[in-house]
Amino acid sequence: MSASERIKGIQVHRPIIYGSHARLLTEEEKLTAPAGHTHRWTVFLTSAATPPPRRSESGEIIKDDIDWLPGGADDLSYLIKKVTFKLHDTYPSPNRAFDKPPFAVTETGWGEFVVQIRIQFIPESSEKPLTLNHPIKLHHWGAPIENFTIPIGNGQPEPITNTESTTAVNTPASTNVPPQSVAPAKTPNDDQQPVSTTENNGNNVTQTQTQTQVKEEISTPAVMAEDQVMTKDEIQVNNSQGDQPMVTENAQKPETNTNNDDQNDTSHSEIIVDTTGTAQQQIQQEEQLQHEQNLQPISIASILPVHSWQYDEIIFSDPSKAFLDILNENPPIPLPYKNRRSNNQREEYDSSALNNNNNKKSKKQKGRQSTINSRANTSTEFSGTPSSTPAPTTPSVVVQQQQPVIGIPGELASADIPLEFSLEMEKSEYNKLNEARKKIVEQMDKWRERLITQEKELNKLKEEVKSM
Ligand code: SLL
Repeated sequence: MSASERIKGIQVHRPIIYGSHARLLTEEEKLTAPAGHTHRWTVFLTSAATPPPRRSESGEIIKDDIDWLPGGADDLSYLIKKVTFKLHDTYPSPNRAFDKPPFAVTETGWGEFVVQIRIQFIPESSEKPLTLNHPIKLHHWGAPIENFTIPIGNGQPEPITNTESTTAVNTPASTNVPPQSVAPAKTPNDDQQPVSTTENNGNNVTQTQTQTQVKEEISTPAVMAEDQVMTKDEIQVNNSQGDQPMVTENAQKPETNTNNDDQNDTSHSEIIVDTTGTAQQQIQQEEQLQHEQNLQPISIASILPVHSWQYDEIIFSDPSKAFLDILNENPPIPLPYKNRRSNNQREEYDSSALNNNNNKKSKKQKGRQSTINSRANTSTEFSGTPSSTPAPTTPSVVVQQQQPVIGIPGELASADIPLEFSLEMEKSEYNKLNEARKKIVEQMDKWRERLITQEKELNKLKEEVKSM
């Protein structure tokens, strides 16, 4: 048998993780980021197993950075010749190619776009490239915080408004120009679902979708979505009392975010311009609205990253002898039985915020309530794990009045997913699928029985008709 001949009936799989991670820019990052950019994001493709957590000399687990990514225990170079990420055309040199790990691109940006991840395998594989599509959605999944959380005149940047329009709410998606203000609420069940559209160019490379954990977790909080949509509507209704159009048709790139004192005044006075003489009333309504919105909790995604990655497997069917040898020489590191990291990022940051809090402030503050300095540099209320915490209507730690509460009670965010894929997770997925299968079979049996009974009845009736 020659080395290039394919061996029939063999399938070899290699577990991977691919997807993205995104978070709001910090105040510091905003200073150097191009105008209009709201997020820092990373798209990546890596082996599925994650190296064990790093430990300090005293043996304590060293906490991972907020931009930490899972996977990477195996170096996939033995298998992959090149990974090319094709970014949105608005990025300089949008095709970013890597011939060794880390296969990852980090950028800042805004809006939403699909990144194409093209994997070219080593020549010995005789496999055609595999293309994965991954959507990146740079919204903070909540009410548009920049629009309403910053009381006018507090020295913080106001959203920059287009001079030709009263309140630029958003830019049509097709313009490829950053919106004038941060985009209004997107519903989390629309956003960040790790949709995988696998374009299978190769004859023998297939890709499975075995891990649904991430998807489920991410797509759950439909209730919040409704709330947020309402918020958006309220803003629109309020603003539309003016004569100006709400949506900028031909938005221009905002200049910079730095000089804002004047903009505060300008944007405010622009709203005052009113031909019907109800300006005062309008201001009052706006302030009231702003106040109400500040009392509404906003999504955890305003301070913690949004994870949109998934476990997957590349499957090589009928590999050539030469390729099979290479694959066999490089078995994948198995997933750990249990997740060895924090259960989720929210827990991790909640506890570190709690520690900071205890160090800095009164030792009396105990329990799950803690204060987090958000990445947007606003002090916020943060209510631990909201699923077990009632709505924080009377917060125990009042940081600053008028600041929004971060973390919607009961909110399931991507920050709540385990930070590491493990066999335990795989097993629980398997069990879930099995349970579902059992239920389906039960249902089918029930319907079959019903069908049989009804057929019998039908036959009986037919007999009766005949004998009449
Ligand atoms: C949208 N159709 O409206 C998308 C366009 C553009 C993304 C998103 C970086 C380049 C730049 C960037 O974030 N591009 O500086 O514009 O949502």
